Amino acid sequence: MLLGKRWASFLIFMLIFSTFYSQISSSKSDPYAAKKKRMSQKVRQMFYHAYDNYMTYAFPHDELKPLTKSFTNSLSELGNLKLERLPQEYNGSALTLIESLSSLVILGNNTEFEKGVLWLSENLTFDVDARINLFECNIRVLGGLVSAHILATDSTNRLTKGTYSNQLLVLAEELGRRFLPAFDTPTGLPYAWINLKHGVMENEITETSTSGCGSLILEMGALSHLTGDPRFESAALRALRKLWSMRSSLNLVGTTLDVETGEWIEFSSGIGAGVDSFYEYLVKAHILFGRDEFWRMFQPAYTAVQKYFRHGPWYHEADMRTGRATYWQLTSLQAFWPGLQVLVGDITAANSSHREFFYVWQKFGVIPERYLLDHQMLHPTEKYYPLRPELAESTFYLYQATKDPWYLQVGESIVDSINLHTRVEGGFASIRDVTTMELEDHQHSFFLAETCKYLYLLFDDSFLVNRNYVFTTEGHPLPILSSWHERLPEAYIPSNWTSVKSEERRKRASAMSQRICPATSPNCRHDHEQLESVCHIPDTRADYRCLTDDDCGVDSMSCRRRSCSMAGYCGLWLS
Ligand code: DMJ
Repeated sequence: MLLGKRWASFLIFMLIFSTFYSQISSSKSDPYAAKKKRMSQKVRQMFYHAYDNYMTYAFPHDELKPLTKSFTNSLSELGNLKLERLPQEYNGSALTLIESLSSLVILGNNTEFEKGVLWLSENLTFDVDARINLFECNIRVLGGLVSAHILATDSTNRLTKGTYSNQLLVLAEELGRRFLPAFDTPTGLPYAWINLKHGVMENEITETSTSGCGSLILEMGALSHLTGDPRFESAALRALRKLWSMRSSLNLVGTTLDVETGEWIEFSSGIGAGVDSFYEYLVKAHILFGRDEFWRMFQPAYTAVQKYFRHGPWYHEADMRTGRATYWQLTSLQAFWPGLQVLVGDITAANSSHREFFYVWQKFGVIPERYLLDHQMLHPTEKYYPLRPELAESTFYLYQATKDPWYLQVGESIVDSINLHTRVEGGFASIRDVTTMELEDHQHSFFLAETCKYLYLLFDDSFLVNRNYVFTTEGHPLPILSSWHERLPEAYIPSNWTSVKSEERRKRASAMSQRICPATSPNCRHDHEQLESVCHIPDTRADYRCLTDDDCGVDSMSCRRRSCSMAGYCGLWLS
């Protein structure tokens, strides 16, 4: 099976570059143009409702409390970043402003972007006695600053001449330097927490998560490329290599580990909380830096996920040592996975999982934090929806890849439910309990960095035309630059792609899925029957939906009969 460099190269061209070109030619005859315009305006209004209220009632603190029209220094759980030239007791890092900068550029609001850039340039400092979470501060603050710096130096964004002279990069570099002591461990795996002024605190906890130490490479790598200081990239890379060396013989990783001993603490893992962006950063680092090493890690890691966690369109958790299922839960963070699958070309698998996530969204009105698949009920305590972006993110990627208008419908429905259930006079509030739609007084910064951004880009992707970006896990765009690449990708179209759906609407799916589970499994006795399912081999019905169990055939991994889910998808449901 032909995978690896050439295949990845093709995907880079196909999925990031070419979709945007086709957009230009089709724009004139786009039958959905009016709908897209109407919806993009609606999302624009949502963004400004959230942003303006933040600026009025919470800035320069971290995040808005929309019900009481007040603020929270939520990064203070991660540590307070004090602001210079402000009274001592006035803590906050203007987190939501930092997180909003790239969205402002995407919305074409260069004036507000410039105002924010200049304000941060003059007021933000990291010389504070504050204990922060390395991962959160990296994806939100460092990522926000690096991305905004790149956008500020892009002449198309036309900042007033002479106003910007790398102030955000200077701030980012300072923050990056303050991260470095966290990596000073026997293993090179960083502590989860660091004091920005004093470094690692005495008796600091040594437990961290896989995503906490395995998803730093985009921001820290970009910082090294921009500053010429290799220490940031080296530290993140060393940690990632160490983490990868700790994988099990099944190529699975756990969820938590000890940074001093390099031993796993939690062996059960999945694609959700604590692990998610580890996978995301392997593939995105390959795209951004063109380095084979990332692909060589990603490929077996992805294969193992599909083999051990995937169950029809769902993903459960499993023990990294045995591959045995542990928890049968859907979590809202998992909904980013179809977006990642689009990046690797596994469109069919992406489509089927995305539909199930959307089905759960529709069932509750929004997606709950945790849903127990084996009991078909909500998790007793994790019934909340904190305005998370993951389903919108995957919807955006799938629309880019397929141009299937169904994803526009999904986007519209997400926009409508967010407006219906979470919009209040003072902004957008999180939902505490999806069964009662009781609200919680918190508008997370990722609502502006990600949720609104992906919804807007779904309906108006003009920002992406003729430009190639990778979005960090927090939605901050980083450009794909040949100067950052070890080697430029070659354009290559593999011949062994499976085609799916109906013949007249050919879609391509990656060959990777075939390799994971070949159509004819050796332990399968049903030679006469058509095998499908986990192999993503086309289902009998062209639209991929099933009406009855008879549409579903036999699972090629287990030889068990599949059944038709409530949402109309084949799988090894709870039978
Ligand atoms: C974001 O902060 C990032 O996407 C992170 O990787 C996990 N998800 C949250 C928002 O849900």
